[in-house]
Amino acid sequence: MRPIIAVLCSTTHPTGATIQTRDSAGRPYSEAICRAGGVPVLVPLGDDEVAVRTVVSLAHGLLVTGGVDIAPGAYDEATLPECGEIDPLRDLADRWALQEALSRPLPSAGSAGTLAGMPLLGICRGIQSLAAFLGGSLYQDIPNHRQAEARNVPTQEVVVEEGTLLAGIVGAGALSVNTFHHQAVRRVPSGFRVSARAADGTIEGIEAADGAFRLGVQWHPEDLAADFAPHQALFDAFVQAAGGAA
Ligand SMILES: [Mn+2]
Repeated sequence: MRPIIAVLCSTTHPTGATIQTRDSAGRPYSEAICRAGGVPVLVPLGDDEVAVRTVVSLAHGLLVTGGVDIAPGAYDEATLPECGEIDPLRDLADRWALQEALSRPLPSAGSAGTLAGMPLLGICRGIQSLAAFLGGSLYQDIPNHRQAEARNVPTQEVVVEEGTLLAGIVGAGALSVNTFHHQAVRRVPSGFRVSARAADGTIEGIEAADGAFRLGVQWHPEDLAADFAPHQALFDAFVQAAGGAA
């Protein structure tokens, strides 16, 4: 059986009076998961905590997708004017989904038995979710990380730190990435470490310090995965950690 990956939706507000607000997730997430041998299941938003938790509980891994900004109250800060659009339902869904995902045993847990929870991959807003909802904090506005080029075009380099889980997947050293964010991880949550930084020092990757597959990246690997092997490798490793074939 192929591992099920829960994919958090974002809210979209199509224009037009007869078109209702929608929950959606970019198709590149699903395509990258399918190529890796997983089965994506979208998690709708809403104020029904049990509904969100139930969908996540049926999955073997959780993908925390990109999206709008997180309300800074999550990390006990006042909202600055530079903070962008927020979505309270998405904040709730992220919180519930992370709690649910972290309360379940890892399929690949070793004999030590210290690892808890299902594999997690946080992308863009997703890495910020890991930071904001697990005890870290964010910069509410940073310059020079929003490229004008197409989403599948790498425009910046990050340096992946040797000895990290991320380095084992994409290789240590320079990695070409895309960049579509104006917020970034400021304080890394307890139990996590930095795995990659941009040239300006911006944190571009964090991961669980205990080796569990809980990984966040600030770029959008799903948009590069079809063309660049290291970015697909991230999804391959994620699905494999969730119980898929190598
Ligand atoms: Mn960046």
